[in-house]
Amino acid sequence: MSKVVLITGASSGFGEAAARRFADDGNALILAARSADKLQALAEELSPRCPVYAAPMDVTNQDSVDRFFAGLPQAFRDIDVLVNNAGLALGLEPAQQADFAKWQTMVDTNITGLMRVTHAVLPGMVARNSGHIINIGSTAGNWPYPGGNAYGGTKAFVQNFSRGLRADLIGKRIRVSNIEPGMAETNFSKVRFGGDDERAAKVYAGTTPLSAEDIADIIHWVNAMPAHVNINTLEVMPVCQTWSALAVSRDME
Ligand code: NDP
Ligand code: 8X3
Repeated sequence: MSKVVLITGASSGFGEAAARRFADDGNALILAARSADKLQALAEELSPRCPVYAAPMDVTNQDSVDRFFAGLPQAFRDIDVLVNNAGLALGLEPAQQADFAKWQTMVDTNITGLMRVTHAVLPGMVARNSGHIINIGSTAGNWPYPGGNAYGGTKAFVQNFSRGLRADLIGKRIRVSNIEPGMAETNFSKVRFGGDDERAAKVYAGTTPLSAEDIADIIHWVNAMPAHVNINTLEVMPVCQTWSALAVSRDME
């Protein structure tokens, strides 16, 4: 059955690939991100296959989010699936050298932005007693690494918020899932390193990272499970990625 699917951060990476994946089934797509031109191009590509509504939304800005929802055409108002994917990492400096403005932007986007969109969509899902919120967390929310400080903190929030939503939604036919990818090659590292393509490429050099399409397939599968099945958490890494031992500093000053 065709669903109305809202994807935030649909202009790139996981969100763009998820839009293509949900278009395969002829779902009605709502595409949101700041880059209106990229959204428009994607909407034009997908619209022969399914109904598409695309409009700019900055999840860090309440007016922008309000305008977006106020502008939704009637046929797109009953959102069945919300993919809370818009997000970013900025920098990889140790906390003591980090730029506070970057921390603030990560919190505003990955935490407050995700809550803002959820807050806008959830009442409709509750009224219809139906829906699925799919949040995009990260392995960084589970496993700390040097320089991951605030970014990892935002994704730990996403995991706990996802579980909290499930607790509040007891008795409702509304699913909440948190997908936690590890290393995946998208624009993520370019954004993290301020547009430094060379540094971004080094992150993936000599590896077979996850692709945007891998994550899109997972997002789609989590939703395609029968309506009584809730995937709470799904952590996924490329085979080339794993954990290492806890760090121990010897001969400390
Ligand atoms: P991309 O940089 O390719 O895509 C990020 C998307 O988020 C873009 O569409 C961007 O659109 C959107 N976005 C960023 N800020 C805002 C904002 N303020 N308002 C609306 N949209 C915004 O990276 P990914 O696809 O990799 O990232 C998607 C999600 O996956 C993020 O939440 C990220 O943290 C998470 N993730 C990524 C992993 C990876 O290794 N790639 C691993 C684990 C999780 P625009 O700039 O047009 O607004
Ligand atoms: C993205 C994965 O390891 O770069 O969330 O933080 S990582």
